[in-house]
Amino acid sequence: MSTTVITFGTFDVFHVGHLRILERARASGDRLVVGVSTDQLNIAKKGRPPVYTQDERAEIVRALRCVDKVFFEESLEQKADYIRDYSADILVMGDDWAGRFDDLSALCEIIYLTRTPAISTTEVIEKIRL
Ligand code: C2G
Repeated sequence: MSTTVITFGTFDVFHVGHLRILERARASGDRLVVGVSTDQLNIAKKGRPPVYTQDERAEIVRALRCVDKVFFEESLEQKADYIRDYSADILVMGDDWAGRFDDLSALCEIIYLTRTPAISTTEVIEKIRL
């Protein structure tokens, strides 16, 4: 039986930390479904829009070899619906979210992977600004 993995993220100013978590998420199963957060969700969450639009971010993620399917994540609270909609067996998130989604463990297995150290979208933006 094939195993579907689901993960979520903004993936703004795409960097190697994003690539590595997607590759490791895909290696946890047979098929990787990615929820890319919408511009609206980011504005609500962080008070500013991402550098790249949701269509650009989704286009980049969709082009990766390790990604099978991309959809837009409209709300952080809809994870249970997305897990059901895509029949996900495993939810993978970076460990900056450790423990945050444990209430979904009745629906699927939850795995938190270690983040790639010393890189983030914010740091890349800061470096370019200097
Ligand atoms: N990530 C990582 N290593 C980094 C940076 C990010 O492993 N150095 C991982 C994060 O842990 C996350 C994924 O890459 O699992 C996407 O990170 P972000 O784009 O920052 O996503 P975020 O804004 O946390 O949105 O529903 C959850 C949200 O949509 C997650």
